[in-house]
Amino acid sequence: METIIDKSLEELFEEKIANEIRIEPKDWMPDQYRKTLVRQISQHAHSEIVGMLPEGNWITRAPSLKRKAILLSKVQDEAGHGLYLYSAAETLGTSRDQMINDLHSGKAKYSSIFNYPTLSWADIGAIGWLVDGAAIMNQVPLIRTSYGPYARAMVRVCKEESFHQRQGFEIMMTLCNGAPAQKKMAQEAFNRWWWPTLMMFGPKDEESPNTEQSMRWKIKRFTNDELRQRFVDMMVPQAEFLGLTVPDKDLKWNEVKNGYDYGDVDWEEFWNVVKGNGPCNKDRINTRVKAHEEGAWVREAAMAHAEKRARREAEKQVA
Ligand code: BYC
Repeated sequence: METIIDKSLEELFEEKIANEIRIEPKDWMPDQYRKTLVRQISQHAHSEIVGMLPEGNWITRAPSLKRKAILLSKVQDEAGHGLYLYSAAETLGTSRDQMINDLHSGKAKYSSIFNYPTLSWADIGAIGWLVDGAAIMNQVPLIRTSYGPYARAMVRVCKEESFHQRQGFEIMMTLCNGAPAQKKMAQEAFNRWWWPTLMMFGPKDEESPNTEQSMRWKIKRFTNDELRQRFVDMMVPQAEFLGLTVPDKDLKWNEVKNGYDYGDVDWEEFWNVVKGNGPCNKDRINTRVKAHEEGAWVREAAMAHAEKRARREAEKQVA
């Protein structure tokens, strides 16, 4: 009997996926669909929160008041993105505490890109231009992802990421049109961030264990390699406009595929960073854990306030 009910529920689920009808929190869904979403959305949320750290390092060192104000609000936007995403993941029945614990214990992943250091002001331009550019390329299709709360969270995230990318490009343009030392700084940052940005899209399709099923469930709309190719094709003309050289000797326009051929990504470096051995992995997690511990009193105070308010409301209703 149970199997019959389960089967019809599964059929209903598959029908919705086929007909582009969003899956909502109270709908039946296969356990594996739920698990994949919790994994992807929570990792995405962690990336937004950990992503605040490399840029946050430059708030006190921004070259002008205007740059400082812009950077401050960008970093705050990333915190907001993390919060929408944790909320979306919570609708799948996982608590925020559990997700945060998984991040702090090293069980959950976050984007490899945030394990690289920000060595100069040009890195802030390069992150905005390249990293947020990659984020947009990856996340605009997620507006059409099959799980409703994730798709809706992505609408606002993408709008803000577009602004972030513009500000990054504008920093790069200012540096590239500045003194030779500034142009050199921009090229140097570009050299360091280009390849790690290509790694953001995940492993090659044939080495990506999750892509096939996620595409079938319309969680992902494009494969890792498809998005990486689109990103390269979008960025090369922008680099040319800035007068920067893409640090890839194998980069070549391919008439037949109507896109660029590009060199081999260093996958050994990628997996090394994903496994926790990148230049800043330990530092990033230690900083997060410390911030979480030092913020405990804020969470306790907010809970006490909420409980007191709820008690007062309940008393009012009884009276
Ligand atoms: N870094 O089968 P695959 C941002 C893992 S935030 C680390 O292809 P999937 C921004 C992957 O999780 C950027 N790990 O997986 C924020 C899997 O391991 P598990 C984050 C990576 O999920 C602030 C294994 O490798 N964006 O943009 O089908 C400021 C095999 O991979 C990475 C998102 O999270 C990586 N780069 O595809 C500025 C977007 N790549 O989980 C910007 C949403 C792969 O099986 N996420 N892994 O243990 C996605 O679109 C997909 O999850 C991915 C990976 C394309 C990232």
